Amino acid sequence: MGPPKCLNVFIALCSLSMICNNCVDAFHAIHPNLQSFSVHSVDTLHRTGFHFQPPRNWINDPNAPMYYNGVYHLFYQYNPKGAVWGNIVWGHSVSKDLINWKVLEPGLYPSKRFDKYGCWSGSATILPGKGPVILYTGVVDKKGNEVQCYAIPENISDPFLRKWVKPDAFNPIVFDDDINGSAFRDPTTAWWSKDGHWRMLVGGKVKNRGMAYLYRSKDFVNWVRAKHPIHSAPHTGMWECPDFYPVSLRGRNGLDPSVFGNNVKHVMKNSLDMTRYEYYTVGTYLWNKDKYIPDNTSEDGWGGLRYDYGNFYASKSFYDPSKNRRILWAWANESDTKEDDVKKGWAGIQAIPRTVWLDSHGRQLVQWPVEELNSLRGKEVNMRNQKLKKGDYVEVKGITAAQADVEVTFSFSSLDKAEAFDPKWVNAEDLCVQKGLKLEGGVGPFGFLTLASEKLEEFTPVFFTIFKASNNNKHVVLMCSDARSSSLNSELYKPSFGGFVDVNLVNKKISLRSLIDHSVVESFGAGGKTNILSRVYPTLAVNNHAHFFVFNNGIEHITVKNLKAWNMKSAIRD
Ligand code: DQQ
Repeated sequence: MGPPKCLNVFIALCSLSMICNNCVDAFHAIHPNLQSFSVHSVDTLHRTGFHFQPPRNWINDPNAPMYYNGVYHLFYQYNPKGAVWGNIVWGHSVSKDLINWKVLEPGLYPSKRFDKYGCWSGSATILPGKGPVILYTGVVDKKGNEVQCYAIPENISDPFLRKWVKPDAFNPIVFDDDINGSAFRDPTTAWWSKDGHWRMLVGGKVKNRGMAYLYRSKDFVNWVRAKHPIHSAPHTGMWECPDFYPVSLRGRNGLDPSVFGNNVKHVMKNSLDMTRYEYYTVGTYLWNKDKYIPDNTSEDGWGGLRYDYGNFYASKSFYDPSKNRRILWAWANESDTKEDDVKKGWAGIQAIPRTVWLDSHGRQLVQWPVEELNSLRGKEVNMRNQKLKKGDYVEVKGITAAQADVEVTFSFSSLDKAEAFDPKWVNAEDLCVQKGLKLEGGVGPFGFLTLASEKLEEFTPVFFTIFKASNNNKHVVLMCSDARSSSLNSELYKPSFGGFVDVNLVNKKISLRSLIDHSVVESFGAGGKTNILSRVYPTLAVNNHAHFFVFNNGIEHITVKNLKAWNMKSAIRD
């Protein structure tokens, strides 16, 4: 599949951002006059109850997530002075359960010659017997030249690792004159290889070829670049926030970044600056050749697999040894206007941390909200064996529909009525726009209406449509999360997002879970195989005025086999 239709628009916007961003090749919109403008009190209407966000101001990328000495740390790109990108420091919060957080003073902020103009994204590595080291990008000059730096805890016995120092002795630890200095950032967690070297990656590009440079070090401070990038792909532009880690071919346990072996595959993820979408591949890491070779089961480029087909960017994963799992964090930006953000006094949230593992067929990852989220579940409401004929909308009553967790299994008795899938429909997002929720289908559209107002002036549907593929009785499952009717406010960006779901339908069942949290609907299709996060800003369907429905607009009857919905308590974030 070629580049998405929107690519040209993105390229145009990208060039624009390079002009207005001091020639720094990053895509964050720059509003110098608003960067240090702060309102007196924040607007709580669309603030989340259980998705992570600091008490006020702008956040973007999650940085250096880690578990150390019984505490989870989350750093994030943070503007302490305003609700747009700028003045970036590393906000720092700690938690014992990944859900309730204590906000600390910033962990890193520009203070040295090598990061005077910015402390940008980076990652943590736990050195055995020594403790954590942060690798991050320092912006050295006004032109936006980037170098890689390190920081260590000032006092390793402080349980919260509040203060971090950037030793002058070796910093910056990586700077390469022959690399385009404004396209060289976001170091990964390092891993230890059998040849006695640490290795880590830094994102970059040459012309329009995105790439991840590989560096080796024996002592963690002297780093040498490998002859070739570990991997690169044409026409993908700048690779921001690369992530690279092993996944097990045997079950759901996560792996320490330094694990290799026969039962292990590797995942490479890149955040593409040009589209603000991410993609990943599953493949083989030839560590002694410093090469990664993606499997041919998915596309290595724009149309590739995504963790999430919605608003989900600059993600970063880490290995949690306390529960043997890999956890994924990501930034979900606002979809309202910058003026609204300034008025609200805040912008940006983090998606719910997700456990991530390789699907048993080895072609893709599966993600699921961390189990700790269930501790916020309050009152439960159930619906069983509810038939949905074409045109049925049934309300699930008795839940706080603006702050809820809903899990359902839908079933159907036959797929005979499924509409034929046209092989030209390669782009799921386009198909969601084309088919929408109202157009009658054979099997589906069926699913949820979240954040719905009483008379349905506003709603955000999350739904499936099942098509018959032309070959071997197979089916194509489309999942959509459609913000187009989410708000009466016409100024907003209200995209319809979509992804295909690689799921076996022999049992004639499919599951859906949505985490609904005031201005975010984060949904997991077929047990976490295809996931979509939408940001929405209802004007009527707010707080106690929000409703939740299940619906079917397809000819084939659908049964809500088993639905569980919980009121969600708010997380502590102080
Ligand atoms: N955000 C950071 C960069 C990264 C970008 C700056 C991705 O390090 O490339 O805030 O959103």
